Amino acid sequence: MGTIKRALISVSDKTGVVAFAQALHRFGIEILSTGGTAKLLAEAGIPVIEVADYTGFPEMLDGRLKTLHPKIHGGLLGRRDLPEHVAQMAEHGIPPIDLLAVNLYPFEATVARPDCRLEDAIEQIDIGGPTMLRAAAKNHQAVTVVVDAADYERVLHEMERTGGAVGAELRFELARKVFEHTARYDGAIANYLGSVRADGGRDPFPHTLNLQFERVQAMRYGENPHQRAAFYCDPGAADSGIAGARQLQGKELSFNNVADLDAALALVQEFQEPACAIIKHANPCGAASAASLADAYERAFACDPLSAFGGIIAFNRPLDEATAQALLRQFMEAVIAPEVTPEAATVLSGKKNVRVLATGALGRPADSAWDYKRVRGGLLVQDADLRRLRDDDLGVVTERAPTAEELADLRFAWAVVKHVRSNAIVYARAGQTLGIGAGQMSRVDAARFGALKAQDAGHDLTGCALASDAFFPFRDGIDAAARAGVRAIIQPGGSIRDEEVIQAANEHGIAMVFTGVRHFKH
Ligand code: 93A
Repeated sequence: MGTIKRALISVSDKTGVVAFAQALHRFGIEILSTGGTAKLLAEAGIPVIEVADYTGFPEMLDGRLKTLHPKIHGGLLGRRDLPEHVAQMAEHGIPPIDLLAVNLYPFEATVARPDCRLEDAIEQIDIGGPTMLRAAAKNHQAVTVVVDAADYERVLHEMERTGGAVGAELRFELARKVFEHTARYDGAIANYLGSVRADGGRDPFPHTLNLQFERVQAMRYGENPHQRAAFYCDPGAADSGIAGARQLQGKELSFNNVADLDAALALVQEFQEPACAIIKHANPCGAASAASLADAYERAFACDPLSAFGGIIAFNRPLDEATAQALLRQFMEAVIAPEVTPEAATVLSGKKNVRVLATGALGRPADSAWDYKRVRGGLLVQDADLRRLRDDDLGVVTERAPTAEELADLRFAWAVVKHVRSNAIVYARAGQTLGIGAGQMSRVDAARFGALKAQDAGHDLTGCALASDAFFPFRDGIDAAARAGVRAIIQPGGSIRDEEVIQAANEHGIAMVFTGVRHFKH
C-alpha cells in the first residue's frame, strides 16, 4: 500500500475542500488543481500547482478543456504494478496521481430550476470531471477517489492511522461510490434530454427512464418465503415516509410490512386531526380520526376487531403512553408514528417482537412524486394520487342536501376510500369507519360486503355515510346502501346511468354529492 504523494483537486461544490487540502498538504502531498479550486486553495495559503502549468496546456474553450490531458489521465490510469506501465509513464513524463477529489457541475440542481433553458443545461454537463472520476475509480488499486465531500474526513482519518496511505477496502468503496454517482449523473442528463420538447417545454416522462434506488436493506424473503427480496429507496426521498423511518424495536421488517406500513402512513397523512389506520394486506380494516390519538385508535380498532389481529398500525401524531397502553390489547405486526414518546416506548418494549418505527415529521409528499406499478417486463409510471377534496368539488345532486354532520362524515369516508383497493366502498360515521368493502370485482358486491363486515362487527349503519371510489354504474349499489341504512353518499358521478342512480337516492331519501374525482387504487 503506497503512501499518497500527489493529489488532484477539482470541485464545483467547494464545501470542506480547504480544510481537506490543508490536511493533505501537512502530509507533504503535492496538490494539483483547476482554475476556481486552485484560486481558493492558494488564497488559503496552500501551495498548489495549476493543472494548466502542470500539463503545459492552457485551460480553454470557456473551461470545457481543463483536465482532459494525457498527463492527467495517464497519471490516474497507469498501473503501478506493471513494469511496462511504469516505464511508459516515465518515458512520457507522466507522474502518478494517487488521490483525486472531484465533484461535478450541478446538473440536477440546474435542470430542477423552472426557468432552466436547454443551453443552460448543456453548459452544466461536466465532461472532464466524470472522465477523471471514472479513470481513478477504475484504477482504485492504486488511486483513492473522493466524489463526496462527506468522505474527506474518512480518508484523512485512514491516512493518519497509516501514516499517509489509504487501505484497499476504503479505496474500493470510494470507487463504487464514484460509479454509482456517475451513473446517476448520466441518468439525470439522459432523463433531461429525453424530456425536452421541440417547443422548449418539458415532457414529464422522459424517453428512457433512468432511476436510481439505493438498497436500504436485504430482506429474509419477499411476499412469500420462496421469493428473495430487498428494499430500495429513492435517495432523493429517503428522509420521508417509510424509506426514511427509524426502527426503534422489534423483529426485522418484512417485505409485506414495508408495503403495508407505506399504505398505513399514506392514509393517516390525509388527516389534520389525530388519526389512526390499521392495515391488513394493503387495505384498511379500520380508520378513525378523533380528538385524542388513543380515541382514534380505539375507534379504528372497533371497526373490525377480528381483522385488526396482526395488523399494521399508523398514527399521524407522536405515539403517547395512553395510546401505547391501549395497543397492548391486540396482536400487531408493526406500529409507525412520527415520533414515539419515551413512555410509549417503555410500554411497547414489553412486546419485544412488535416492530416500532418513527418517521419524523410527516410532511406532504412532493407534488412531483411518482407512483410506479410493475408489470411483467415493464413499469407503469404515473403521478402519485395526491388529490384532496376541495370545497368546490362537491355538487349536491339529490333533492335532499346533506346536513353538516353528514357532510363531515362524507368527507371522512372519502379520505379513507381513496386508500382502499378498488372496487371500494366505505361506510362511516362520526370520524370512524364502520364497514369497508375492498377489492371486489363489482361495486354492488363491495357495497354488500362492506355492510356485511359492519353487521358482523355489530355496527348499526342507520344514518351513516357511504363513499364509493368510482361511480355507481347501476342503481343496485344505492339500493343495497339504502337497505343497510345509509343516509348520505359521496361518489365521483359520471356514469351514463347517473339519472337512474340519483333517482334511486331520491326514492330512499338519501343525500348524495358528486365529486367529479375518481380514486381507483389497484
Ligand atoms: O468543462 S469540463 O467538463 N472540462 C474539463 O476538462 C474539466 N475538468 C474538471 N469540466 C471540468 N472539470 C470540472 O470543473 C470539475 O468536475 C469540477 O466540477 C469543476 C471545477 O472547476 P474549478 O476548479 O475551476 O471551479
